[in-house]
Amino acid sequence: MLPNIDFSLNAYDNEQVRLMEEMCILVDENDKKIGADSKKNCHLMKNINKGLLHRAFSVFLFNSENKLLLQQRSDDKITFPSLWTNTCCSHPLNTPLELDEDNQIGVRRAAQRKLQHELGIKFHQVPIDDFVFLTRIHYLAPSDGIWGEHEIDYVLIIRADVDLEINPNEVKAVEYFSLEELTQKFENPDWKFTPWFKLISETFLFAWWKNLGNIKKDEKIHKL
Ligand code: DMA
Ligand code: MN
Repeated sequence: MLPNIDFSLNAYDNEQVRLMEEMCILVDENDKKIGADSKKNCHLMKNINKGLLHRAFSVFLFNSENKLLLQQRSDDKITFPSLWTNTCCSHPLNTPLELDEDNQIGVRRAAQRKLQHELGIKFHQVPIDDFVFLTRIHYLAPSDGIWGEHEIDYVLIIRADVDLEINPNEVKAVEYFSLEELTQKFENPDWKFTPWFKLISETFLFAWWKNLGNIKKDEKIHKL
């Protein structure tokens, strides 16, 4: 008899497979915690199609020249490999520190952790209070037939001039863009972007960008 092996992760990078064991926070459509499950289970379309929803964050880091730092995801990412996207995205984990909802502190801690992990940015260059929480976005996006995203995504903006040391397991390239430069790239079919970055950009980012110092926080969860 064949052993009960799960083949779905066999073809991938070992470190990215290991990270699929992280525990994400399951939420309902109002972003109330209802449980926890592995990153792997949260990103399988077969579970997403049954309604599984988890909490995430997206950081948009602008430098003092008002340019936005973008990253190209590494070819080793299991979901959405090789696509260009906002500065850093990931998930607050099911730990006491990252579950803390007071002033979005858990999400801010997760953002600091992943800016360090993916881009080598030291905590002191992105202090926890400097992240501005803007809004939450509820979206679903398939990656390929097997994997996808279904998240309530906290949008955080931070203005900082940072030193980068990219982790090649996570990130293939980085580049700063002005609003005009990014608009041009969106029109260029050679540049491929993640669905959430496209959605957030078209709905909100271009308006925020013109008014970075003065954006109003919004408690609503926007279904995109
Ligand atoms: C997941 O990002 C979060 C969003 C908002 C899409 P990710 O796939 O880059 O997460 P991780 O870096 O943890 O793999
Ligand atoms: Mn996710």
